[in-house]
Amino acid sequence: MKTFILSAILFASISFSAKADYNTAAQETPLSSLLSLYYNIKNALVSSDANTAAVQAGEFVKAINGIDMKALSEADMNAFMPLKEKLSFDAEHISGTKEIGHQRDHFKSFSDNFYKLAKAVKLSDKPVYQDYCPMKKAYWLSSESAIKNPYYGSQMLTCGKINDTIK
Ligand SMILES: [Cu+2]
Repeated sequence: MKTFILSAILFASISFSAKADYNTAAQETPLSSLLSLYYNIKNALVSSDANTAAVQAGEFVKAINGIDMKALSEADMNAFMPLKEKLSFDAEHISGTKEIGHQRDHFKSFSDNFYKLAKAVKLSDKPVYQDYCPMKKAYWLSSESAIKNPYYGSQMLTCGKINDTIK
């Protein structure tokens, strides 16, 4: 009887841990939500919509502060930790103004730091394009290969080129 109970417990714990591993593998990193919010901010700047850019940057600040460090793998946490404050800083400034020029200034360093995160952590199953605007001398990230420049909006919408593709 004792042996039966022990092996039942053993069997239950083995199948539980196998299930837990499966769930972890199937799950996206919590950092993926930041990429969607980054794209929302970028799209608002492409449309020269300062209000939406501010609202989405506010959502980004909430999301980044809500990231559960314990839910990250060690490698992801090591990549994320040194960038967290920098990303928050620029997102707070973008959310705190309705002046699109000021938002775009912060979006430049925001995009550089976000690129570092996207290089180190797999945030999406889809490619992440890093584009470059030679006029602004600034980079941004996009989910699509077509160039839609967030630094000038409709004035210079297709100015730029793909610099890197993260797959
Ligand atoms: Cu500022």
